[in-house]
Amino acid sequence: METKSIVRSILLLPLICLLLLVSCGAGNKHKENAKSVPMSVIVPIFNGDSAYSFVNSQVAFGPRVPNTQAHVDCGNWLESKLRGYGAEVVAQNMELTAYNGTKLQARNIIAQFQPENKKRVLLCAHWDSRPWADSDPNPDNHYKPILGANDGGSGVGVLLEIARQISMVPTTIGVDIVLFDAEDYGVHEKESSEMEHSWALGSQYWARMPHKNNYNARYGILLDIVGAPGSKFHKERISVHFAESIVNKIWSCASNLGYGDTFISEDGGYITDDHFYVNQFLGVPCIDIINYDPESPNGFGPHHHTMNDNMDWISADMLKIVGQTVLTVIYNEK
Ligand code: AHN
Ligand code: ZN
Repeated sequence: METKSIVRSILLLPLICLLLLVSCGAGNKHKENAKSVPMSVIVPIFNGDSAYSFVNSQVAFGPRVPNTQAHVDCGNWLESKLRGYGAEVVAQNMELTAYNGTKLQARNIIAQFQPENKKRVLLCAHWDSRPWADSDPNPDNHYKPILGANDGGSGVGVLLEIARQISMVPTTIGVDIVLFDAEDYGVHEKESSEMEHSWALGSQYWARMPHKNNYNARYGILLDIVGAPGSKFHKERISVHFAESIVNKIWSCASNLGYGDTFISEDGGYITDDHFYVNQFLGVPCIDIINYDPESPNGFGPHHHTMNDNMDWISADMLKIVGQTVLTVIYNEK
């Protein structure tokens, strides 16, 4: 062996160590193969610390509330990170009208890997944070904006780390990472009891008017509130209604990876989230991975829509559980 190629092999070693050989399928599905050898795919190892740092960077801008400078700056940062990982990025700039009449200067951020590939999967999260801590125990905080480390930041942090992994090891299929804006401008808890469709304004816009005509994907995965230690992901019911087979595929993949205590194979509640509009308007089956316990008085957790939704509620280990599950699912798509 030439010195050069020995050096090259040594350099490649750490890369190989960072890859997992895993299949998500239930046992051996390649029965037609005479030797019955199960097909395995190389799946990169998701780095939870890296995802954590991506959440921290978002939070460092301050609350990402539409019509603020922090929101503009964070949006620019997200676009440039995704471009840096080799995605073709388009921004969908919109003026949206909130339930209270406020005009929101909003932006959906769409990062496309292998845009020419017809076989695609959609991964999404919302990147805005809530303008009001309306569930805070202290009423003085009910009109203050929140950092949204977990509510918003966690899903985006996982997706940025997935983008970083894709930049190093390409998937077989094309991947679209769509970061929705204005998810969390929904009706203020103390103002009015019920108002349909005041949440998820960015995804409503995109699902009606995607960045490409005739946009299609096999399925979508939405990540929302996925970073808290001890999170439990039940099978959210809107996801089960529109995309039961995708829910089952992801939950059984998580269980194969040893994450069955986090991905609980039981019914959750019905959560109106970005995935609802992707299903309803676009017709792409889309599921929601969200920490919501229908049995708990807190539902989404005690920090939800409070001033405490900060980095104290983010666990690199939990980001890893979610990220490794999603990576394994998408690298197994052929
Ligand atoms: C409602 O509570 C209506 N929807 C939950 C969606 C949400 C809010 N996700 C994050 N913040
Ligand atoms: Zn929220």
